[in-house]
Amino acid sequence: MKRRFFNQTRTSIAPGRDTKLKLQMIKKPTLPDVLPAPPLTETPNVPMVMPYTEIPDADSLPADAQYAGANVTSITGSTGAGDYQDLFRFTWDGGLLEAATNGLLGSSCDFDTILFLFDSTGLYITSNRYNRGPDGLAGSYISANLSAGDYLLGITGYGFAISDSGGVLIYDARDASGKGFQHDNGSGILTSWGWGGTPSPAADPSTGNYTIGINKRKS
Ligand SMILES: [Ca+2]
Ligand SMILES: [Ca+2]
Repeated sequence: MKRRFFNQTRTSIAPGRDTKLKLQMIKKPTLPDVLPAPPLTETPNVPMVMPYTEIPDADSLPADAQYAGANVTSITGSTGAGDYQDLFRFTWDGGLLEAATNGLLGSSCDFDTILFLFDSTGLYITSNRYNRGPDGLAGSYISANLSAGDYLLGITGYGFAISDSGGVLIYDARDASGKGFQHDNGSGILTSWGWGGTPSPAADPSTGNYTIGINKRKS
């Protein structure tokens, strides 16, 4: 049966005067169904990751703040003996900024941090020392709705205070009862850092490693 089938097939497409006609009569093979192309979609909105690492040690006053880039999403660094504060300048494209060391936003710290936010001139905006994250980690968390521009983000250990050019405290490490809790003393331009905790002078300031998580919140 196989042989007969083979001969018939050859005959049907063998060269000859009817070849053209026969070829035209050969049924076109049926193409497999082709799935329609998926509709074009927008590029997935994947957040940009813009990490920055302190090199080698950031200064602590506005004129010398280390530049961490535009819309940075994390800053990793450390404090230690003789390096009690780090101040970073960054460019923000506007919106509600969050910064944390308490485990939120990919952050971490191994000491008792205070986070400070200033405008580009060093004018105090906000600060936070103690805010437990969702996993119970102690750390800091700040948020502020900012217009586009450059800002300064500072980090230090619990016990430090900041003063303006007249020596007036902007932020004091102690509250009115002197129990060693943070106290916000208003606004001013960061001019100096000092020890405001107990005991005074500092016997063992809180220092260590940190990663500050930074995020633009949607709403
Ligand atoms: Ca440092
Ligand atoms: Ca420093």
